[in-house]
Amino acid sequence: MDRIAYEQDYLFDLRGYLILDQALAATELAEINHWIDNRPVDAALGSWQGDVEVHTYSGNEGLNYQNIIEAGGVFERLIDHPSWLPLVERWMVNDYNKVSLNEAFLNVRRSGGFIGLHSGGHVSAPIMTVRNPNTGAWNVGQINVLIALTDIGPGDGCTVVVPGSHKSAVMHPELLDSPDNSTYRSDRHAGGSLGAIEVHLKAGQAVLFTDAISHGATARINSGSRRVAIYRYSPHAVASRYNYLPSPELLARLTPRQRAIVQPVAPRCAPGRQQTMGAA
Ligand SMILES: O=C(O)CCC(=O)C(=O)O
Ligand SMILES: [Fe+2]
Repeated sequence: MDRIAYEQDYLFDLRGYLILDQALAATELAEINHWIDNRPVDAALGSWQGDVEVHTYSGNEGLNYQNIIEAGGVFERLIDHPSWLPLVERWMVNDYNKVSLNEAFLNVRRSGGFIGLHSGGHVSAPIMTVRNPNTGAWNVGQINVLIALTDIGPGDGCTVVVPGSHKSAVMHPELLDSPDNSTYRSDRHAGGSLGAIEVHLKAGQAVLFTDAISHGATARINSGSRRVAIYRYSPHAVASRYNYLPSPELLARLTPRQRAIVQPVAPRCAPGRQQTMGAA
C-alpha cells in the first residue's frame, strides 16, 4: 500500500471522515447546478420530475431530489466516480460484501434549514459498523459521500461532524434532551454541539464519512441556498442480497407483520413505471 493510501486509512479510522479535494471537476459541477437551475420553483413535495422524486425527510433539512441517478448524465457517472469509489471499495468490499448504492439525491437547503445531530458509535445497527470487532478488518456498513455543489461556509447550514465519535460507546449528550427520547437523532440544529466541528467546503470538494459518526448540520442563516449531492453506499446485504421480488400472490397472503419482514421497504417508482430487470 502506498503512503497516501496508508495516511487516508489512518485518518478515516481515527476521525471517521475524510475531505476529498476536487472530487468533482468544474464541468461536472456546472452540469449538476444547471439541472437544479432548471427545476420548477414550485415543484410540490411528493411530485416527480421524470423518475426523480421531490422529497424531504422531515421538512427541516430542505428539499431533496431523490433517486437522482435517474436524471442521467453526470448523475450516472457519480455512481462509480473515481474520486471516491476506490475508497468506498477499500473500506467496504471483502469476501462477503459488494458495494451497493443505498441512496442518491441532491439536497437544496434554504434559510432556516438544518439537520439535528444523529448517529454515533453507541447505535447498534448494520449501517453503523466500521470494523469487524474480532479481526479489526474494515467492514464499513455505510459510507456517505456529500459533495458541495456551491461553496459552503459559516451560516450556510453546513455539515457538522464529531471527529472520532464513531468509536464512542457513549451517546452524544445532545441526544439526552431529544423530545421523543430518540437515541438516534436530536430535533435541534447541530450547530455548537459538544465536540463538533463545522465542515466548510469549496464547490467540488466532498466529505466522505461513516454513517456511524455523530453528525448533523447547523441552521442556515444566510440567504440563498446550500446545494449538495449525497451518494451513500452500503454492503449489498444491507439492502437485499439477491433482490428477489415477492410475488403479488405472496404479498397478498402475508400478514402486515410478515410483509414488513419480507419487504421492509416497498418498491418506489414514478406512477406508471413497471419493475424492470437489471443485469444478474
Ligand atoms: O445535510 C447535511 O449537511 C448532513 C447530511 C446527513 O446527515 C447525511 O448525509 O447523512
Ligand atoms: Fe446523516
